[in-house]
Amino acid sequence: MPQKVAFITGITGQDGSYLAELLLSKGYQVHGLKRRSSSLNTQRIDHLYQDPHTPNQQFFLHYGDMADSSNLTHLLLKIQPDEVYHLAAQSHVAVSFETPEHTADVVAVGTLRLLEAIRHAGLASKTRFFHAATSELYGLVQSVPQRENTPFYPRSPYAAAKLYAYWITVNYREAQGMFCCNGIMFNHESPRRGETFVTRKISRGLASIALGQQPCLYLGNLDAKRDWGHAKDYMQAAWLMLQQPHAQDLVIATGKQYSVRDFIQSCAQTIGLELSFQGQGLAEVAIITGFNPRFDSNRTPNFSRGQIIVRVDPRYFRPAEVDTLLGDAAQAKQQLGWQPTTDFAQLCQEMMLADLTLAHQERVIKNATLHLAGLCSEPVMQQALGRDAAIDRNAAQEPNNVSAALPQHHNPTGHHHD
Ligand code: NDP
Ligand code: GDR
Repeated sequence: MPQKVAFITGITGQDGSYLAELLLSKGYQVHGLKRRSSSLNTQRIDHLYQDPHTPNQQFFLHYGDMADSSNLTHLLLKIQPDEVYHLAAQSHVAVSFETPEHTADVVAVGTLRLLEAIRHAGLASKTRFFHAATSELYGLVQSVPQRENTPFYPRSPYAAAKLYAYWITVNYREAQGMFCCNGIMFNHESPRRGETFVTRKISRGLASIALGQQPCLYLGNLDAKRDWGHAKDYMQAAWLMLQQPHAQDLVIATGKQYSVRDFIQSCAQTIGLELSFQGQGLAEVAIITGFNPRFDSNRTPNFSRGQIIVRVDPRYFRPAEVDTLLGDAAQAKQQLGWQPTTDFAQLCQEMMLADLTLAHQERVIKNATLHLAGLCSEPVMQQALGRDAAIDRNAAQEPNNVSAALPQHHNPTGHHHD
């Protein structure tokens, strides 16, 4: 059988990285779209990188943007993919309230641009197309659980943009006869999840508190309920959808629902912590009520009974919230033979342990940086750190203020958009 060629938009994101691994393991030649950025945005796929001089290169990255239709058409003409996986998006719901026009451009019109690029490249009958649709389409849910025929009710600029992307995907299937699918995917997470989504914010925050790097984690709506799965499983479903005889739209979900509070409890259990939620509304807090003595206390030395480690901060509330989502993936099970392989407790454990390891590594780097700062003269130190070392050194001396001395992406409390 001739080798298959895939093109992935959003390859630098959580899902793109798992999908690229999956397709390479199946013998595909994989091409990915990456945005030009002033700082590195390829950490999730650096392990897949192949030098252009590598014989028999199978992994290729191309500069481009969902806002640039001529670039997309040019790439499709060049790559001639058998399968296109469209994952690129401004994917943060809360951020979409602040950047609605950009979100609409990238998510809604971007999807149209890509479909048109396939058509203009003369690939309408050859190329199969997967669009990463979302449970956010159900928004203010009209029935429980949500299935393929449940009416949509989007509650954010992100969801409204995905609604257009969903229907334009259906339209190109019906009007242009293209093989186009929507995977209506419910929330899926992993240690590679962006740090400002709630699950990663929790695992990152608890790890940071465990190492004494921050006192408390601030979150928004603890009552929100989601159907959380593992990103790897969802990319397996995306691939399966493009291997079927007919294109269709399918719900991908676990069929189990937990609250943000449950996610915190499950992560805490992984590191041997007992938590009690006390108070209500803005005054609600999570307090440490005990430790599991079997847990390695060297790794989490900074807890004490009675310590408050989670508080509510209204800045993380959304102008319109999606309170509850629960999917029914019976169709996917029947048509694809798909079902999730990672359950909720395993997901929390994997994320928590990965972030604990990461927090340890960052502490080592921070200590080495401070050691270097102590050893070096000011000009040498500035050169070594490549930024304003004096500011960093002052900030690092303050208790609980380690963020200035850490790599830029370290911000577990997420005191910016999330
Ligand atoms: P991420 O936010 O981790 O990744 C988004 C990707 O899109 C990144 O590679 C990002 O590039 C890229 N991107 C953003 N804007 C543009 C642009 N203008 N042009 C080109 N690329 C762009 O998302 P996930 O991996 O979690 O999700 C993948 C897709 O699945 C998204 O469409 C999301 O909306 C959808 N989805 C996700 C769910 C989930 O729970 N994870 C559930 C349902 C749907 P860069 O790295 O440079 O920022
Ligand atoms: P979501 O994911 O909006 O479902 O979108 P997110 O993790 O951002 O929020 C889930 C729920 O948790 C509540 N929440 C908080 N959320 C964030 N980010 N930060 C907080 O501090 C916080 N506290 C409580 C939120 O209010 C919400 O109810 C994700 C994205 O991946 C989308 O792209 C995708 O389409 C959907 O999942 C399915």
